[in-house]
Amino acid sequence: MKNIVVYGDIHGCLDEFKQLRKKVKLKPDDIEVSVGDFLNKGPKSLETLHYLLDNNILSIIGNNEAKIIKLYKRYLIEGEKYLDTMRVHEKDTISKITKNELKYLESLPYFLKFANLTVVHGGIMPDTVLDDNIDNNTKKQITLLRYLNKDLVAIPWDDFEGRYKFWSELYKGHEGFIVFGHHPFDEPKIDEFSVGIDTGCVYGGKLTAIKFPVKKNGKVKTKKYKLISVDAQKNHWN
Ligand SMILES: [Mn+2]
Repeated sequence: MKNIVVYGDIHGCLDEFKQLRKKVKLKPDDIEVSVGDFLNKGPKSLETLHYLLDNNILSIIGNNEAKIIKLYKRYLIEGEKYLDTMRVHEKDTISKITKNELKYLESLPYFLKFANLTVVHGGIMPDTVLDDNIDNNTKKQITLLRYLNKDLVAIPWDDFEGRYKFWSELYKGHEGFIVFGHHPFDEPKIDEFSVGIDTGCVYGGKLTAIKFPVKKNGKVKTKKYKLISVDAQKNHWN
């Protein structure tokens, strides 16, 4: 039986990612997917991008891939002085990224579906439909969603007082079982129809993978998953 393995936010923590892949004990037919935010904040962004491509690891787009695309376009207009406004690792990535690498980032999808399993970076609202017609606002929301307020409106990450429910606590499964990243939890966030697997590796937490067996007919055994983690070597954020 083959497996689908989804990895949480790597943020350039390539050493931990390699360790985690070993621990997952991959079989040749297994499908591997990054939940997005594989780059930025941490040390080895472009190396991680190459590593994903070299190892046929799929990815969706996270808000940090979107941010790098945006910063690079502005850098082309404003020139070298714009680099000085960036964090250390961001500056490094923007000054080294190639046109082809940028094209790859721009080609990343906003979600991936494997039969009854869906992967998104941030989350979806109770009424979001994931199809090829999603508009730009929905795309942005999918990469950023965290908490909703009492009126069930999505709120910015730093509106701590407005927090009522995390999106996954309201999700009833209309888009299948969802694996997501983006919001770092101390332990994976397990709800009835979803699991959040960002455990904050770049901030010195853990890097987590989730592994699902896949039946011969392609259906994913969403109740039979295993969570596998490795500890961060240190707090890498810079
Ligand atoms: Mn993110």
